[in-house]
Parts: sequence; C-alpha cells; structure tokens
Amino acid sequence: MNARTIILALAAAAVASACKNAPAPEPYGAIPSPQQVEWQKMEMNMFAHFGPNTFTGREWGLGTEAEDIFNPTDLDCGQWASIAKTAGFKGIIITGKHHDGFCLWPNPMSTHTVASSPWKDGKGDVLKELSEACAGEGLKFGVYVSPWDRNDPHYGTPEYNDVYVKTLESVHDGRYGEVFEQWFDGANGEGPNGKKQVYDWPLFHQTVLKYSPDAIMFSDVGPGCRWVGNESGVAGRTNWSFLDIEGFTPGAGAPPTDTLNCGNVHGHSWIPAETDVSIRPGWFWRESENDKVKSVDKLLGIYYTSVGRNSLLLLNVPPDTTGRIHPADSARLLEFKDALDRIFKEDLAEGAKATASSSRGRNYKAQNILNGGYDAFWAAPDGVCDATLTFNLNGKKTFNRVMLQEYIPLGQRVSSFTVEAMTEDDSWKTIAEETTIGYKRIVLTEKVTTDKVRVTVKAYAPPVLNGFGLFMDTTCTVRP
Ligand code: FUL
Repeated sequence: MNARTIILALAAAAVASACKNAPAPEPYGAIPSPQQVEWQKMEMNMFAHFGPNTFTGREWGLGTEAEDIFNPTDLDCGQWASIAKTAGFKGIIITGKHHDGFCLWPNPMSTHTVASSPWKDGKGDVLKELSEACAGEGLKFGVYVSPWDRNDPHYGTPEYNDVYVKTLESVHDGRYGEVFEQWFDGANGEGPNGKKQVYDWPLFHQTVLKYSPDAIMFSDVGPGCRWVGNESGVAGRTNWSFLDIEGFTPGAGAPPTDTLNCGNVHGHSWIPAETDVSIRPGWFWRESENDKVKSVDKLLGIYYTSVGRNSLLLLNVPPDTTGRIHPADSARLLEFKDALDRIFKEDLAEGAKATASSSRGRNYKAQNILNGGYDAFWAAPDGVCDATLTFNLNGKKTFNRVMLQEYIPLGQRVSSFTVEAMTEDDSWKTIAEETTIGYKRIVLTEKVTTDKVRVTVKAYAPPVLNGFGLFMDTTCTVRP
C-alpha cells in the first residue's frame, strides 16, 4: 500500500465513521411521550358500552332507573376478550359509568351500582371480571367514567368534584390492575334541571396519574389523546397530532370539531386523534339493531379513515342483555379481521430497494424504511426538508393501497407528499397527492401495476420515515 492509498483509505474510513455517527435529527415541535407512542401502536381497540341502557334501550339514561334493571343473565367477559383478541384489538375500554351514573363496579361513593342490583346478588363486579379477562388474553384494560352524572345528588355542587375524584380512585387504585386509558367524555346534557357542574380538571388528571402514571387520558383536549370531532369514524384527511389547548376545556369549551378532526398544524401539544365509532347505529345494544351491524365494507372504510389517517380506531361493540357480544357483531368482527388479513398479509414492497435523494448518514439510509424495524428510519440531513424516495420493487406489482409512516418519537413533520408510479413508457404518473402522514397513513389509489414507486415529501423539518408498504385490496368496494 503506498502513502496515497493509505491516506485515501484513512479518509474513507473517517467519512464512513462520521456518517455512522451522524446524530439523529433533533425532535421537531411537540413530541409524544413514550406512552403515547405505545398507545398509537395499538391501532385498534374495542369500546364496550354496557349498563342500564342495555336493558332500557335508551342512549342516555335518565339516572332514575331502578338498580334492579341491571341483571345480565350470562355475563361473560371472557367471551368479549376472546373476540376482541381474535379480531385484532389490543385493548378494551368499558363504560364503567355512563351519564346515568350507574357504576358497573361497587363504587363506595354511590348506591347506584351493581352492588344494589340483583346481578350476582349484588356481589358482582364487571370491571373485575373484564380486567381479569383482558389480562388473560394479553389485552389492555381501560375505563370510561362519565364526568356528567344524572344520578349523583351532589352533581352541580363543588362536592361532586370530590365524589368524582374518589370514584376515579376506586377504579385506578390498583384493584383492577393497570388501566391503560381513562376516557373523559365531554358529552353533557345538563342544564334543563338547573344543574351545572364546574369541573376540577387538573384535580381529575392528578388523581388518575397518581395511580396510573402511564394512562392515556382521553378528552376533547387530551392531555393523552383527543376526540376526533365526530362519531362516524372519520379522521381528517389532513391530521396533525398537534393541538392547541390553551383556553379550551372538554365539553362545551372544546375546540371546534373541524380543529379536533385535523389538529393544529403548529399546535403546541402532542394530542393525537382517537376515532370512536360504534359497530351499530347506537352506542348501546338494542334488539332492533341486530340487523344494522355495519358491513365489512363500511368497517374497512372506517379503518382507512382512522388507522389509515394517523388515528387510533376505538370501535364500539356493545354486549347485549345476556352480557355477551351478540353473534351478529362477533361474526361481523371476524369477517372484518379476515378482510384486513387478506389485504395486509402480503406487502408488495417486500424485497424492494429503496434510495433517497439525500440521507443524513449510514444509520439513516432509505432501506431502513423497508426492513429496519420500528426504530430504524431514514432521515434527511439537517436543513433538507424536501426529499424524494424511490422504491425499486422486486418485479412488477399490482396494488391500490400505499402505506407510509413517520417516526413519531421525533415528531410529525411531513406537510404534503405525492406518490408516483413508473409507467410502461418510462415516465412517472402521479397516483396520489396528500398532506399529512403521521404515525401511519394509508392512501387509496387506483389499481396500479408497476415496478417502481416514487414518493416526494415536503416537511417542516428534515423528514424522518420508518415505514412504507404496498397492498392490494380486492374486498372493499367503497371509497371513503
Ligand atoms: C358520547 C356519549 O354521549 C355517548 O353516549 C357515547 O358514550 C359516546 C362514546 O360519547 O359523547
């Protein structure tokens, strides 16, 4: 080896080591907590509306229902959990207390609970049964505890805040194991009876966090995740996980629904959207809706407009008066899961070679997007906010779904992107023009056959992507 070769070799080694050691991009804007990242990765959870309304057919109970109305004949939380698990959900959130105030656990702060019902001679506890069933299936357990209470005599006075805090304590103090999500519903029909509650939100949050420090708290303004602004299963086509909450409260003081739907592009808090929607027209089970369970088409459409739009899907599957999930719902859920498996089992981008217009170094090469695992990503160098990624596919592939993921632990950066496919005559054809990506974006395109796909992104900071996939959906006939 002569001196010149040695110098060149040393220089090459120095460059390689510099590239290898290039630091990860600085986080951009508000970033998620590790718990919020894990929450987002759950993608689909099951909601279970259950309580006196199941037996009366009401959507909002009056709070005056006699406790003996609650008497499921064959409650089987093991059945709910096993169906949820098979259908691909990662957790179940139950309405421990809906607006009627009835508690599905023996809440010491109330007499309007299962303890006063004939079910199991007043010795039953639905939260206990469900939390144990979830643990048995490896699912997470969450609770909805309505702040609005039409039964509690203290409602509308400062004392109610203490009652509500102790109510939260009796759910979160560990007796039901870990609670992954606490739902604070903003719905409130108070007023006509003269009662209006001034809620002590900081105290409620502190109470939950004292016992369940990792819990994600849902409300119109988070702090863990936000309502998506509608109950029809549709997150914004543009959907930022940022939200400005200053001056807003859950419920009547919430940001406008279109803001909740799309987030705030430069919002100061990381509060991602959760899309809650029912598999039936109503939130509670009703005999008359057994033939109105949403079709697989409809459910797939909802999947694309929720999980496919940077949101978590919380699908309500309400148990019936026996205390079991009705066969009409369970059968549909399994068909839905089969359809998802059919569509997403084969990633047509597998075996592709990825290149980028620029990369920040060896640890951030474009190929990481395809086969690096969640925490391996491609990133553009500092100062570079526009970039192009080219995917040379492993032969010609036919697809109509394009999936992209940003590495959200470093924030949400991409403001717009286009997807192009190489045509027979060697020119690029645009097949999608969209805005945000976030944790996951699934774009519906025409059916395309090509061996090369190009994605061009524009971002507010160097883009950081960790996922790309191509899929063929021959099942869904709706275009949400
Ligand atoms: C709404 C409630 O009023 C409905 O009854 C249901 O619980 C839904 C999830 O949230 O705000």
